[in-house]
Amino acid sequence: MRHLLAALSAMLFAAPALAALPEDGAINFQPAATRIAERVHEFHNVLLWIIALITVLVTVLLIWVMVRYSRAANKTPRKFSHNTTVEVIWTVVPALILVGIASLSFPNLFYQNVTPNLGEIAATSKSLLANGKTAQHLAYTKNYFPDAAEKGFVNVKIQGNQWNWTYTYPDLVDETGAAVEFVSNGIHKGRPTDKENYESLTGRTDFDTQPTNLAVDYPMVIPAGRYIRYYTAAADVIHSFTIPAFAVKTDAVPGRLNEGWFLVEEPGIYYGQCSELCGIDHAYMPIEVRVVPQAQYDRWAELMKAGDFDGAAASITTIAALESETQLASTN
Ligand SMILES: [Cu+2]
Repeated sequence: MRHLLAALSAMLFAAPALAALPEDGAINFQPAATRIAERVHEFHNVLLWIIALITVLVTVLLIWVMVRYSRAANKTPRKFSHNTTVEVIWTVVPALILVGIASLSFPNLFYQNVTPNLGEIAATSKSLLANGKTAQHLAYTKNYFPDAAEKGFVNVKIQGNQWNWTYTYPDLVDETGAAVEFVSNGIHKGRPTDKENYESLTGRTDFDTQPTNLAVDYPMVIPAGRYIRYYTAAADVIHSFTIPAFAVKTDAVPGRLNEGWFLVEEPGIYYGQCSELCGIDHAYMPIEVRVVPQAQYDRWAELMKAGDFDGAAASITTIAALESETQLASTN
């Protein structure tokens, strides 16, 4: 039985972790990793239909007008220049289409922009269940995550610098009262010495297997299935914290804090890039987020608090599967 368990856990650990990154020849979005991204994709798909239908309609109308009212078909043109019915229709119909689009767009905007009130989510979920409204509860949990809400936020401050990111975890405080904070550098800087520098600075030998202009030396690490509240700041010029799979893009502006949130259920490696032109090395300040099960996150946090940055980085080289959560907890 023990061997079976060991083999099973080895299999779980060896399962290739999901990596969200751009692919050659791909034409659509990266798969959605958050509910925010799912909603953005759903909205995009509706818009695509609306745009396609309008394009077809206008094209057909144009062709019809060109044929029906050509000089050959109309030897003597008529001289009127107004038609009230037509003018009302072509004003009102587009306006109604826009109202329809807005009615789908605004809820997404609010969902994404307003940091959720976790106490309210937990309370709403409980009252729905208490009143036996299971269908409504199911619909509610699609957009809100009561279990995660009970656990509160994981806070991360993200500061853009020319040209790397500083991650600060105000919840993770060491004995001296200092919060865990580290700088995350892209391992590619567009220079021939990149590999040499990476290997000598980190002692790692995996340079060639890392995705170009996306991999970093010390990634941002967050637990799966938890509400993440992030703040963006900038030390010098405007940067933008962007992760396509999360549908997250928040400017990092000197002198102010911007706030956002997301929740990722699936452990994996998610890549993004600074999306605000910020200077000569703008292309070389990628974002790498490792979403790991809670137990693996806790172990990483302990190592970070102890100042063992390389041990912490090594502890998240392989992303554990969610099923191995209990396994991890017991080895902690
Ligand atoms: Cu930047």
